[in-house]
Amino acid sequence: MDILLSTSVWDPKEWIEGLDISDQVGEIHAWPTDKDLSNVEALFVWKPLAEGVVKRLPKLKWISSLGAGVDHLVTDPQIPKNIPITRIVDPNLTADMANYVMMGVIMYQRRFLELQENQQKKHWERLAYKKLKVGVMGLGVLGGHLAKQLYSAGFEVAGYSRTQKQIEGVTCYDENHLNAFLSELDVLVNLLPITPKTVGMLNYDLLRKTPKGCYLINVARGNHLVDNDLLKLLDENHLSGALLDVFHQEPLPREHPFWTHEKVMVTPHVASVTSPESALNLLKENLQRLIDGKELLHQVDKEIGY
Ligand code: OXD
Repeated sequence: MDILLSTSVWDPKEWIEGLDISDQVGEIHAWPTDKDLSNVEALFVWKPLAEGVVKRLPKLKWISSLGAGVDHLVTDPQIPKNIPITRIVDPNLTADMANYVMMGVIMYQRRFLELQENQQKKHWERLAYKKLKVGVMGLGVLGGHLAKQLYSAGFEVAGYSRTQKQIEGVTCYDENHLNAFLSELDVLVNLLPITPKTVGMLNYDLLRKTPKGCYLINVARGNHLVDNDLLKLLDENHLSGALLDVFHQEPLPREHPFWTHEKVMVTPHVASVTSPESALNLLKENLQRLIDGKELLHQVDKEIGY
């Protein structure tokens, strides 16, 4: 069995060396290539997957995303419905996401930017801070872990997910109770999967249902958010600010108003980045499962899109 790796982000070498695990694995190819791909059974992809790749893989049996997100795969029309798609679920990825969001929440709560401005002015003032209620939208592996971390750190935590979840210390709401979830938050964190239902979900109507002064953190996908609606709510002083790690277009175009908005912090999609070293554990486990004819771990439900 051959493997094909298609990634625009990493040096394929890091993955290829770690994947050579079995005498049943033949060649490991990196896209783009002119070589014969007719023995490829496993395809590992970080976006974008070039058009026409799948046609060259008549024996394809499995596709894995090289990240937690699978939106680039579930929406790709060249991928046949019967090929299982898996995602990376990795303790490091999960911990990194929680750490990034905790950093954003704590910087906001402890008024870190104001403290830094005061330092510039050599102004000594012990700024007051209050206990915050943080709402996490999306309680999958990443969101569920984050909600628990926030609770352990002493925050009041609410969680929202399509179906009802139970997480100790977290008040959980299902999709029929979105308004109740939003109504008392100081910080709203988006970790929803992106599906046709959630595209544009962070729009004026939804964000306006948070209490005045709420802070937004988006670490899921740029197209959850309607950028102009966020700008409007910031300018109307309904939202107090936003920390954004993901964007409609990445890199964020230089002329985009988020770069220079005084209430927006921009980071370049770094909240949680797959490390080949630790993600390879799961890929190798799934590779062995494919060879042994066992069910693959962390498969995507194509009906619901994540
Ligand atoms: C991911 C990401 O999906 O980095 O892993 O966005």
